[in-house]
Amino acid sequence: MNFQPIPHLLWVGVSCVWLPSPLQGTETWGYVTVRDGAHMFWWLYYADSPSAEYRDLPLVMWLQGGPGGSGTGFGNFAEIGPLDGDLKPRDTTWVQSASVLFVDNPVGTGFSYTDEEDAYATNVSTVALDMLVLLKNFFNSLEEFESIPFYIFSESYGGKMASAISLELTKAIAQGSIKCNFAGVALGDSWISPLDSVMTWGPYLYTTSLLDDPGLAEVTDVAQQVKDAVGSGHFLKATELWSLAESVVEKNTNNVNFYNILTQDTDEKVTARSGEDFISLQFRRHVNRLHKQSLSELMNGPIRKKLGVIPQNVTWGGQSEGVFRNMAGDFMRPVIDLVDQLLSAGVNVTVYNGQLDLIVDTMGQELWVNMLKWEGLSYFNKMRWTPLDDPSSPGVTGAFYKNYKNFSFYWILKAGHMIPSDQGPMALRMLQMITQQTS
Ligand SMILES: *[C@@H]1O[C@H](CO)[C@@H](O)[C@H](O)[C@H]1NC(C)=O
Ligand SMILES: *[C@@H]1O[C@H](CO)[C@@H](O)[C@H](O)[C@H]1NC(C)=O
Ligand SMILES: *[C@@H]1O[C@H](CO)[C@@H](O)[C@H](O)[C@H]1NC(C)=O
Ligand SMILES: CC(=O)N[C@H]1CO[C@H](CO)[C@@H](O)[C@@H]1O
Repeated sequence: MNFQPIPHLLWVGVSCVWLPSPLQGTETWGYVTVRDGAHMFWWLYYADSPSAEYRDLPLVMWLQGGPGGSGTGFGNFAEIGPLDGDLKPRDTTWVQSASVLFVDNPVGTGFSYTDEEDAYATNVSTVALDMLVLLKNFFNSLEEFESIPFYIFSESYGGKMASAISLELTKAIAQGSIKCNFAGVALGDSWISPLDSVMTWGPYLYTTSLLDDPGLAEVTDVAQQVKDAVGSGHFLKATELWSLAESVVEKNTNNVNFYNILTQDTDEKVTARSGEDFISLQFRRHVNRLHKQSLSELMNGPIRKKLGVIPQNVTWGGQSEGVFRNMAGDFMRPVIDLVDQLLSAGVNVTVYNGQLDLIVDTMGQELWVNMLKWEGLSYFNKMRWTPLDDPSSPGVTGAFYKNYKNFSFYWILKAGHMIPSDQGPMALRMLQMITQQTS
């Protein structure tokens, strides 16, 4: 970790226009108390483009997965923020095309915190209502954003939360209780239908030479157990079996990386500790990996110092296991109906998925999309897709996409679960297309 650039980081602020781009942009952050004992942290970077004012560019809120993964940490420094984890400028930062708002949600994630054990959210309804309080506060205090097109982008479990939040936001706008120019939601490698992901792990791994026949049989068998638990409404049991299914996949694939099937990531391999429960194991498998030691040192060191508003007894990531544990009963519940409600309400919905992602594989996404009651579905299915050049290698296909009425799908090639980290230029181009800055 290179801590050299810290001195100028400390000076980045509203009045510091002398720093080289992209550091010249302004930023602001703060806490909103969204419920008694529940405090949510947000961090906004104003768009910083050489050719447009931030007022003429959209506002994008980024929601990380987990639940318990920190957007202000991982999304910001590992995916789309102006600086990378070494505090060096990122070429493909989304801040060049949009103002970007990171929010550590649900409460307890990242720098967000709860005062009481019972203040954690246990379902996406609470997550959505909490976020509405934050957004109301945000648009009230930064009124210049009320008319700027506002998009919600998400990754993984963030997609499930984004669906619920988008629906609440749409209702609140219709009721006049919040002023904001909501323009659409984008669901990246999203946990919309957990079962469809688990059920396709076997076939996906088998066709990519990562399972043999007995391995496929074992994965199919454990996936069926997950299906039975979901089918009978035993969602906490389903979460436990999901954990078991991952162990079965690991055993049969010599530890494929769930986030990118072409890598193995043996350094980060998480194995069950004796006596550990499945929630702790899954937390370490999926949330802790977003909170690597180096990122944790950055966030709990120079970043908290720069921010200056983090209470002394709050540690970045210190409550994230509590977040995950409290949401464990919600984890395997599908939210396909929320996506349908968004489409009927006229909200623009985009699904984007990485070709090499296993945990939320594209096959599973196709399955739930095909369950939508959306009236445009049969036309959408007959349409041909359009190839998109990878902006970093003209002439090489970087993605395919389709759009019909309010629904779009982007198939991002050579990307795993974290699309902006794996294919930064392609992800940036997708952002520009979704926010109608280019066709
Ligand atoms: C931090 O300390 C305050 C005051 O003692 C307390 O109310 C709060 O619950 C503590 N927060 C955490 C996250 O421990
Ligand atoms: C979500 O959790 C809250 C708080 O525990 C509870 O009051 C509410 O009924 C739950 N909502 C749903 C839809 O389960
Ligand atoms: C939603 O998508 C449609 C079709 O792509 C587009 O014409 C429309 O302008 C979009 N609406 C917003 C608010 O971006
Ligand atoms: C561009 C477009 O087709 N928009 C549609 C979005 O969904 C609403 C509600 O179904 C339609 O009324 C719009 O025409």
